[in-house]
Parts: sequence; C-alpha cells; structure tokens
Amino acid sequence: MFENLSDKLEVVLKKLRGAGKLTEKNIKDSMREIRRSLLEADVNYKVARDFIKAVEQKAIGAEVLQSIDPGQLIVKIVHDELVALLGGKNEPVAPVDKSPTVYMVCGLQGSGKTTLTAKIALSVKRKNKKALMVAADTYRPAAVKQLQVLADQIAVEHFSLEGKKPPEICREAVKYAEKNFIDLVLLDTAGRLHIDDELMTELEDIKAQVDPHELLLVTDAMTGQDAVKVAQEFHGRLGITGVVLSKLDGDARGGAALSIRAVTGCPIKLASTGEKVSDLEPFHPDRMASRILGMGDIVSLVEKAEETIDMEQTKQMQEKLLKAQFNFEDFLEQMKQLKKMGPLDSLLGMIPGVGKAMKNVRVDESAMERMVAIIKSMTIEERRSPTIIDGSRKKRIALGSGNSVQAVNQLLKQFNAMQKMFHSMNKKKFRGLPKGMMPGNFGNF
Ligand SMILES: Nc1nc2c(ncn2[C@@H]2O[C@H](COP(=O)(O)OP(=O)(O)O)[C@@H](O)[C@H]2O)c(=O)[nH]1
Ligand SMILES: [Mg+2]
Repeated sequence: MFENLSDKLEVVLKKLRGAGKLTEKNIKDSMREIRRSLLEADVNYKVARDFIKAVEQKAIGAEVLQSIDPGQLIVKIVHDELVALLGGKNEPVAPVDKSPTVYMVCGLQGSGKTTLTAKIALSVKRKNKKALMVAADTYRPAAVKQLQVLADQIAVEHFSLEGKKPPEICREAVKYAEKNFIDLVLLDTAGRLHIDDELMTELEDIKAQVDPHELLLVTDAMTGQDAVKVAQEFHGRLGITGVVLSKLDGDARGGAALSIRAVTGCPIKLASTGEKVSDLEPFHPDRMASRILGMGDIVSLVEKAEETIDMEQTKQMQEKLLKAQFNFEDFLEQMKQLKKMGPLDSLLGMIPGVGKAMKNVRVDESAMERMVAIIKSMTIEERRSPTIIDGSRKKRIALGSGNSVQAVNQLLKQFNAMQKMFHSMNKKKFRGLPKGMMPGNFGNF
C-alpha cells in the first residue's frame, strides 16, 4: 500500500530539496506533480485539489521566511497536511466499560467484517475482558459457521439463534450479555455485494433495537474510490461512528484511505492489516503519513513489539547481548518471539529507511525456518558454546537438520560476526537498545 505514491512523492520532494531555494515557480511545479501523484493513487479529485491548495499556501508563506532548508520544510508541510487529511489524531473506539458495551460492525460482503469482529474480540480478550461474537449474518449459513470457527480459534464465546431475524438475534445477544457478565458484544451483521435498501433497513432496525456504543463501517481499501462511495452511503443512512480500513496490507494505491475521512467526515479508527486475527492496529494519522512519506513507522513497531514480546525476557536478552553472552539457545527464543509478531516483511516496512530498501525483497521465511532447524539439531552444549562445533559435529548437524554443511557454516559465521559486533559495542560502553526493540541484526538471513 502507498508504495507508488511514496516513490513519487519522494522524487518530487528530493527535486525540491536539490533546488536549494524555494521560488513560486518551483513550488507550483512541485504541487502539480504532487497533485498528479495523488490522482494516480486514486485519491478523490476534490480531496487532492484541496490538499494541494493547503500545501501551496503554506509553502508560499514559508518562502517569505527564507527558511534555510526549504526542501525539508516542504516535506514537513506535506506531512502535516497528510496528517490533517487523515484526521489529525487517533480517535479511539468507544471504551469497553459498560455492562455490556456494544459494537455493531457493518459493511459490504467480503469487506472483512467477520474477520474484524474476531480481531477486536481477541484484543479485548488480551485485556482480560469478555467478548461475545454475535452472528447476525443469517443469509449465508456459511457465515455463521465462519464466525463460530473464528471464535473457537481465539477461544471467545459466540452467539447465534437459528430461524430468527438479525434484529431479534442482536437484541437477544445483548440480553444474554447482560446476564453473563460480557464486557463487549460484537454484532457481525450481514453484507451484500452492493448497497440495497433492504439491507439498510435491516441495519437501521438493528441500530434502533440495540443502540450500539460504536457503529463501525468496514471498508475494503483495495476497492479504491468505491470504498469512499460505500462509506458515504452507509454514513448517510446509519450515521456510523467510525471507519475501519481493511486490507491495508494489500497493494492497492491507497487513494481510498486518503480520501475517506475528508469525504465522509467520519474518523478512521482502526486499520486491519492482514488475514490473521492479530492483524489489527489503531489508526494513527501521523504514523500513516510518515509511512506514506517513507519515514517509516517506528512507533507502531515498538508498540507491536511491546504487545507481543515478553519484556522481561527481552531485557535479559539485551543484557546478554551486551555482555556478548548470547548463544544459540537465546537465538531460538528470539526467533520464537519474532514469529509471534507476524510476517517479517510487514515488520521491516515499519522501520524508517528499511521500508524502501526492502521494497522488492521478500523476507525469506524459509531461510529462517532452515536456521531454526539447524539450531534444533545442535545439542544443548553446542548451542551454549558454539565454538566446540568442529568438522564432524557440523556434518552431524547438517545431516540431522537436512541441510548442507555449507549452510551450517554460514550460520556459524554469521553468528560469530554478530557476537563480535556486540562485543565491540559493549566495549564502546553502548548502553540500552531502544525500548522494546529486537536486539540484533542477523546478517542477511
Ligand atoms: N489481506 C487481508 N485480508 C483480509 C483482511 N480482512 C479480511 N480479509 C479477508 O477477506 C475475506 C473476507 O473477510 P470476511 O471477514 O469474511 O468478510 P465479511 O464478508 O465482511 O464478513 C476473507 O478471506 C478474509 O480472510 C485484511 O485486513 N487483510
Ligand atoms: Mg461475514
């Protein structure tokens, strides 16, 4: 997502930086190019026009200030306007503090409603609260089953009533939740391929019956301007309280994400970034803007790490690293923690600078699996003191893990280099890795 737009903006802004001095002409030229990039990214034309106007005005005003680094200043202006376009600051979903709190989830078929319901349920469960997933999509039998499977997978309670209409199911679900000390009721409503009156009437009915604290509309970012239209219509009929952008992990051009807030006036509250139940993030306009401008998103990365990684263990690991006592057993543990955070390439994209550099590189997860296999074929003694691994041990490890001796050698060499690196860092009195960050750079694995 946003890769094309990021690339194009980077070229324009670089040119401007090279120019040294901002003039009305080079500002105007750049604005024309930025406008074109936005339109190519499928941003709504009115949104693009207003955006450019705002940036241009600020840039021309800035010219008077004779700023020392005009290019940087423009980057800052574009960044700030992007943040404003995306809604300014993060707007959280309604707090789960009623007994029960109710979120109603709606959207077109296939937009990601059921998946989102499970994602929210899981995040609530992680905060030690009880969620209830309600199957209010009764038109497709498979839909109820899908919700039940997802709920079972994350061990969250689900609710369905055969032969009843969705508004009644929802009302009954809330009653059930009241009696059973459920903290959050998630109503997974039906979708259609297109907006139709019957569906809207049903959703209005559900809304009237349960009066939800949050009415979330899930929009598929991959569908471009259609997503914006859908949002306008849902908002017009139902008065949604928040938008969830789903499939932000896809390679759509990003225009929908950039236009939806401006066109509907509805805050984007959550971002759904993958098929896995853990792929959900609060939507932060400033972080998204930084990502679009290729500035990375270190804050989200750190938060993700803090959420999934055992902090105590990470601290111990850092200490070991600094004392260069890190061994293959620790390494295995790190791999396990990393895996919990999700696919590596999506994580790498959040690191400033890395996103760009890694753009065409897919992280070779199978290479990681291979490393883990090699380490697992080592004895505990070998893992703790890799220096004892001689020729015959290498052969045994290679055979045991189904790899070549060369692969074993490579791993040992890289491990060695890493230890040396940390050893020298330690000598330079290097103290403290960024909070929550993964220690180590495992060469080109
Ligand atoms: N890549 C990706 N796929 C998603 C995401 N959210 C949902 N999906 C997939 O989109 C499809 C439709 O999702 P589903 O939740 O069943 O949509 P619903 O019809 O609105 O309930 C499923 O195959 C999901 O796995 C997302 O954020 N990223
Ligand atoms: Mg569904």
